[in-house]
Amino acid sequence: MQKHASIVTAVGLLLTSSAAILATHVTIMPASAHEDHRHFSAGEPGDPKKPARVINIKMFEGSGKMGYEPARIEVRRGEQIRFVLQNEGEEDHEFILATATENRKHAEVMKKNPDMEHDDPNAKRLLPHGNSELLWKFTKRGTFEFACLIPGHYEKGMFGRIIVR
Ligand SMILES: [Cu+2]
Repeated sequence: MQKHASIVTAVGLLLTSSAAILATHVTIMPASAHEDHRHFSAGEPGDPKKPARVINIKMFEGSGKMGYEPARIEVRRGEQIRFVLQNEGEEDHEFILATATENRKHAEVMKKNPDMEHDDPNAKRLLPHGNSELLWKFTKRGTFEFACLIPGHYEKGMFGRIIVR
């Protein structure tokens, strides 16, 4: 992202606008740079070279309920967190980090495609008794959510809040 911004700035400073220059700009942009611009509402993927605070999260199920422990987390804006995820249940579970609104929309899509699997910078799917990690940098203040969008799980309580101050 940094790279893209500096290329754009350099082009802007050196040249005045014309169709030819726009074409140049497009040409020097590697195709992959645009893929890095994926929008994540809760911040951005973490940098493994930088320090991170570890937060352990357990996923559980039982007596008609499902959920996370803890289900409420507070972080500071700019803080990098290494979520260490442990599925203690007998079913697959997910950890998808977004806003509550996005997760609800995403859950509707999942109902139509229950086999959809997640392995994105902001989403992990764990096998029964499996574990995983997710490194994340919280760049925005607000309330975000982690949730499991496997059909039926959200409704049984499988979501938690992250408050970024
Ligand atoms: Cu689940």
